[in-house]
Amino acid sequence: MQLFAICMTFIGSLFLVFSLKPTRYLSHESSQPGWKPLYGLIVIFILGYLGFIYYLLFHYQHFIIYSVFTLIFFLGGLFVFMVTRLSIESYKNIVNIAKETEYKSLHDSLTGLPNRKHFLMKISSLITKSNPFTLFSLDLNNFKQVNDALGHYYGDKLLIEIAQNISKKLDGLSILFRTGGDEFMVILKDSDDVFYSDIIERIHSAFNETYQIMHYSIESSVSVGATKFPNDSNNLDTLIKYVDLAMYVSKKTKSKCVFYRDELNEDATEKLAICGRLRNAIATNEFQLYFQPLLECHSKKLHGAEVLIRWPQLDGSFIAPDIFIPIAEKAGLIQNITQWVIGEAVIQLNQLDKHGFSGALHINLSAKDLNTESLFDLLINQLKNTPLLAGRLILEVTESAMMLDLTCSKTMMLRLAEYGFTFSIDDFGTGFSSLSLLRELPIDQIKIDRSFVQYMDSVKTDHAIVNSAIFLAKNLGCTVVAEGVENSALESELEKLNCDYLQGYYYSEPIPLTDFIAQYCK
Ligand code: G
Ligand code: G
Ligand code: MN
Repeated sequence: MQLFAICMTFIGSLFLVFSLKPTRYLSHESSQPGWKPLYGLIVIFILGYLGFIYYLLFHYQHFIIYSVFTLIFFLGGLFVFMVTRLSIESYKNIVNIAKETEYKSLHDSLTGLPNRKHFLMKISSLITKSNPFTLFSLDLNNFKQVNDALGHYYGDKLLIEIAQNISKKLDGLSILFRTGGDEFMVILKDSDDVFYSDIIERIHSAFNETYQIMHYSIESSVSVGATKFPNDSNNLDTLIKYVDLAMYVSKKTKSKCVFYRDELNEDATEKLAICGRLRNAIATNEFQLYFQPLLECHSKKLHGAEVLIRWPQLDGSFIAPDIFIPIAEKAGLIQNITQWVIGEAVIQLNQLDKHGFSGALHINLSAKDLNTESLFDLLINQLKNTPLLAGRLILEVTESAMMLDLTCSKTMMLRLAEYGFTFSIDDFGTGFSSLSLLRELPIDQIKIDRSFVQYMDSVKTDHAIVNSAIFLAKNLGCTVVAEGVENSALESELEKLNCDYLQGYYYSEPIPLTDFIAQYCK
């Protein structure tokens, strides 16, 4: 019995010894301060157990009492052993869960790439350590169309494949982050053993192949902007602003990669300033309308006039509509401008009529006008006051404007056509739209873009395009205007091709109403 009691106590003390390692581990790893004193207590207990064994060796008398003590010591050792073992398991589990949660919070669930938060942490740490780097911003060019056409499920699939492919091409040379829908960032540290031109090539090489999604082969491309730390800025927000700005310029100019330079920012600042002044300009009637005549090709008699908006400045200069119209479209101000142009054109048409003008005024519509209800309301309202107006206004729409939302444009054009308004396709030939547009939409006229007209007397292909466009239009029952006629050689060539109307600097630039009346009305 004595031996049994000694063994039990000894095993109990072994349990305590085996509890030392996990307790030590926990006292090191966990932030809980209680584990260190516990470690000390276990050591004291082990000594106590050994003392008790020593005592048992020489004083084994009270059988019952010692058996109870022995049992308690054994179970006590086991208890401590189990508690420390279970604690260490729970601790490791918690640590794993925490690691997993942290991983998830720093990675994108769709592509598995490091996410925006991760990107911001990484870039802040590089800035803090003053480690120079080049930052690239990537944005897919046709992703929205793919998403709209195939749905989000397949859009996601394409994103995953593209992300994986770019990662593969980068081959660990720099880190790829997914920072938004179809936006990615790449950080290339100066200390990395690779040139940025190589990285740009690698990024684009991921787009040289077609992606197989469902049964479709999809080709994609990417716009890339770049900025350098610390050369361009040492502020995180500024760097991100710059790199996005550079990326937008790359998208607009269809270049492989645009590096940030100060001019890009000046351009953006200027646009912002123009945007701020546009609202006021509408309210305070700062715009003017200019008129450019359209002549009948054979008789050279006045046929009508294109109305063109002008924004005069205090210093006598003008801000070109090419500049402020796109800004107005983005700022949601274009409807107000179109409203002003149409209202003013109707007033000035009255003036013109008083001087014997009987032609039509061509109004330029912007891309957004066809997709809003306000144009319809506006024109129908004008029609109430001037019932014959529909026959006197020709609405010029570019191909790209119609293509913005074809169904919507078609509905609007058909509704307005019912009231007698007619449409002319502006800049015809530049919009890559399908010829079926001419069949589907209520189009009465095409205006051949001046880029084809200008050199048609010397460039054979331009001549062929103008010739074919005139032929096509006539067979579809449309009239044809040649824009950009700048000399008599072009005039006689267009006469030969039987063009209907001519417009261009050879006859007149756009001019103010009073000049137009003086020159073209009796
Ligand atoms: O007149 P100018 O060459 O600067 O015209 C430049 C561009 O601005 C042309 O494409 C022309 O169609 C467009 N534009 C001129 N006036 C208007 C207008 O009143 N409304 C819209 N939407 N565009 C206009
Ligand atoms: O895009 P849209 O066709 O609306 O552009 C009309 C503008 O084209 C006019 O405001 C005018 O500034 C410009 N324009 C008109 N005639 C000529 C021309 O003969 N040559 C050139 N280069 N531009 C012209
Ligand atoms: Mn026009």
